[in-house]
This record gives sequence, C-alpha cells and structure tokens, in this order.
Amino acid sequence: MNTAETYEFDRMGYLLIPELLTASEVSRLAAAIDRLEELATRQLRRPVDKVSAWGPEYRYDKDYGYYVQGAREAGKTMIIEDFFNGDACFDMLVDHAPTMQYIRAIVQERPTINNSEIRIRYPGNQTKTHLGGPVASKYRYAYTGQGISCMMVRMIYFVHDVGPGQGEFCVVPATHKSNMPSPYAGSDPDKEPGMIGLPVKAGDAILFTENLRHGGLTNHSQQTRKTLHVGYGPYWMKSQNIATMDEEQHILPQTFARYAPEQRLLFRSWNTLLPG
Ligand SMILES: O=C(O)CCC(=O)C(=O)O
Repeated sequence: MNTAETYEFDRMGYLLIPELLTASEVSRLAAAIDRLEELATRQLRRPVDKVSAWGPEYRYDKDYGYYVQGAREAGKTMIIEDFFNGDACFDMLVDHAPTMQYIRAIVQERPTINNSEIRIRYPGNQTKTHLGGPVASKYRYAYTGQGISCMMVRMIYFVHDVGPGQGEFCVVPATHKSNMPSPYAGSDPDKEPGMIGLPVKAGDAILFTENLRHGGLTNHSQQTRKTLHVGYGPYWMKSQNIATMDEEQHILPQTFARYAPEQRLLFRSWNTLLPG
C-alpha cells in the first residue's frame, strides 16, 4: 500500500484498486461463481436449515459446505457464505499476495479472514445503507501511533464491469470519521445525501472499513451483479458471516487440507491453531 493509497484510505475510508485480479483469475472466479449460483438455486428449494442470530433463514449445502440465503428473482439478492468450501478455484483468494499487502497495512494485529460471501444482485435490487459514524467496536476505524488500525475491513472483487445504474457498491466518503449516526430517515442508498456509486471494471477491487457508511445502489440494468466479498480483522475476531455470526469460521476439513500453512493461519485464532 503506497503513501498515496494510505492517505486516500485514511481520508475517505475506502480505496478503489484497479486491476487487483488478472484477466485469467477473473474468468476462473466468474465461472466458479456461476457454478455455485446453480447449486445454491437448488438448495433454496429445500426447507430452512438454520435461522441466523441476525434473522435471515439459511439453507446449508452439506456436500459443498456453504450457507445460502435470499432468492434468485428480480429485485432480490442471493448471498452464498463460506464460498471457500464450495470450489477449489477460490483458493487463489486465500493469502492472495496483492490483497494481503493492503490488509497487513491497515489491520495491525495478525489478520484472519472472518467473512466470505458471494453476493448476487438481480435486476431491480439494492443493498440497504448501513453503518458509518459511531459503530460497534468490532467495526471501528482508528488511527494510532502505529498508523491506520482497523477492526473489520472488506475487499470486494469484481468479475465483470459494474457501470453507472448497474447496482454499484456505494459509500458516503469519510463517514468512518463521523461522530454522529446518519440523520437521514430510511436506508435507501439511492436517496441518501452524500452517497456516491463507485463504477468499476472487471478485475478491480474495493477495500473499505466497515466503519464507513455503505450499501449498493439500485441495479437498474438487466445485468445481474455478481461480486466476491472477503472480510478481514484481527485474529481473535470470530466469523462475521451472517449465518455463523460470532461463531468459529466454517471451513471444512477437506478445504483446510488443500491449504498451505500460511493459508490455514488466515482461518485460525491462536488458541485453535491446528498442527501443520
Ligand atoms: O455491494 C453491495 O451491494 C453492498 C455490499 C455490502 O454491504 C458489504 O460488502 O458490506
């Protein structure tokens, strides 16, 4: 993370990183997302397996190890959590060197992955605005004697272009430093003053602190928006996936077995660290 990027992240609470993924990574990840979308669509016809502590109902695919919520229909979102279990193609994102140089620059304690979701946003859909200003300590942004010191942050990877009107990820810049909650009624990102959409190209990524006010503008296009979201934080933070909120990370033994030691460390707090 260079000096200008560090300055911009501190000033704005997010960073748009062009071409973080190669064209070949993009095409492999996009194909894997499509495969899981098909599998998850079938799961969504089954009875509910788990109701999250936060409310949403999930189906669990015991063969592929992911949780899914939502619906595959206009106006809706499908969220597939723990996608790392679902396809070995996603292994490339675990200890992904270009990503980790950003994460290590802004999370001061040893970072681990605490969130993994494929977000599939069908035409007409939006993501409600959330966070910004005073937040729970696990999301907070700080600047200390060591520099930027974040709790939870997220990297969003884009596997196709998302232009204006196509459901851009959106932010109210600098609200990670705001001392007040947003005074604007409702959580419609299209209507919130100060909200800006961030158009991107395939291969780009957006890094942001969860302390920043953010959401997803309405997808007015006929293109379904598909993104990969990976959350990081200090090693002691538990899962921040909605299905397994504040539980241990849900990584299957066979997923773990594929990983190198550096990759395994990204899913383990010290006190549950497995040998090898
Ligand atoms: O991309 C979106 O639509 C919203 C994403 C979001 O809220 C998040 O990653 O926390």
